[in-house]
Amino acid sequence: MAPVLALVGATGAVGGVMIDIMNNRPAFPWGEVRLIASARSAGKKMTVRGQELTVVEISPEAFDGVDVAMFDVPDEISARWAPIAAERGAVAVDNSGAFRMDADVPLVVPEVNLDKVAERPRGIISNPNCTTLSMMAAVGALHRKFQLTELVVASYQAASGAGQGGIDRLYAELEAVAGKHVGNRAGDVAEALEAAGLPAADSPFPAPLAMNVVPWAGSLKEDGWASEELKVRNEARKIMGIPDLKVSATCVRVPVVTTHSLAVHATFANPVTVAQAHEVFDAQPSVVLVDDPANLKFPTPADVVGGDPTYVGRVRQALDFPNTLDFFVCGDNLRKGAALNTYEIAEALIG
Ligand code: 11C
Repeated sequence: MAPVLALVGATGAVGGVMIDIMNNRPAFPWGEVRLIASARSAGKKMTVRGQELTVVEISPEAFDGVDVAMFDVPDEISARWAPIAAERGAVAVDNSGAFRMDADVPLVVPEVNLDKVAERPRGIISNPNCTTLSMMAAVGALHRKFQLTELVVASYQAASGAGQGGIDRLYAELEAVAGKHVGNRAGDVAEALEAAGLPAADSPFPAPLAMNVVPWAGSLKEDGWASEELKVRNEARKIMGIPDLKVSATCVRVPVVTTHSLAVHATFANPVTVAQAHEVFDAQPSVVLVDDPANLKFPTPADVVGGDPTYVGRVRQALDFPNTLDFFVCGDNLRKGAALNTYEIAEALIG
């Protein structure tokens, strides 16, 4: 019998992208698809591969007969329900941060460590944070060839990483400043937003995002680090299986709706040239190399949003650091950064 796939969080922002991904897969190996959500969304109709499905309320019984349950819900919902799904016999593939760093839960990027899906004593597999994921196919491919020793990254993160509230706020702020000659003194943008009925206190971001960049994502952790920066460090180490990898990240929100970008400075144990890096990227099926600086060709979020691959450009050999490359990566944070990677893991489990 064809396996049964459940999607928990079907009506959320990432859930919607997941349905789009399922609808557009060339082959679909699943029999039944079960859409699961909170009581508030239960009863809603959604179309998956031409079939109208009714969203069912989350309950232990909702997981009966399910082979793989994909979770696109907040941490606390996954923490409660993924173990229940596993108890009922499903493998839970979870896109939240609830289990990522647990030693007995694999953290998987299929291009890098697909073999880890077999090591799942709790019946749970985690999907990484979208910022980590956006660079992993590219960095993992280089690591296999040149052995990564140090990783320094700065992120340029889209508003949709902060959920629907982030998207709504960015659009509202852009509308508030559009067509206006907002002043160029400190506080002028905040003042313009306030005047347009967008007080700072209502924003998911700690500063205006329109006409600005904000060096903050997540919550405050020890010694001034933002939670997002520590996720990048800890998750990159776990995915690549390098527990002592030197990592330093600075996470920055930019006024882009969807697609995270990262400036990556990666040091390897072995010498590496730009031509060799190009060969590695060209050979990695999920990476698209756009690197023609003479013709000003490089990836930007506006060019790649909605696509599945990781886009790489601006590959340079660092002038003052041996065995080191600098490059720029863009990846759709809702697709490969979230829904697509989760779906790829789910498919691999039955493959
Ligand atoms: C952001 N990367 O852009 C975050 C969102 O750990 O799954 C995803 C948070 C997570 O704000």
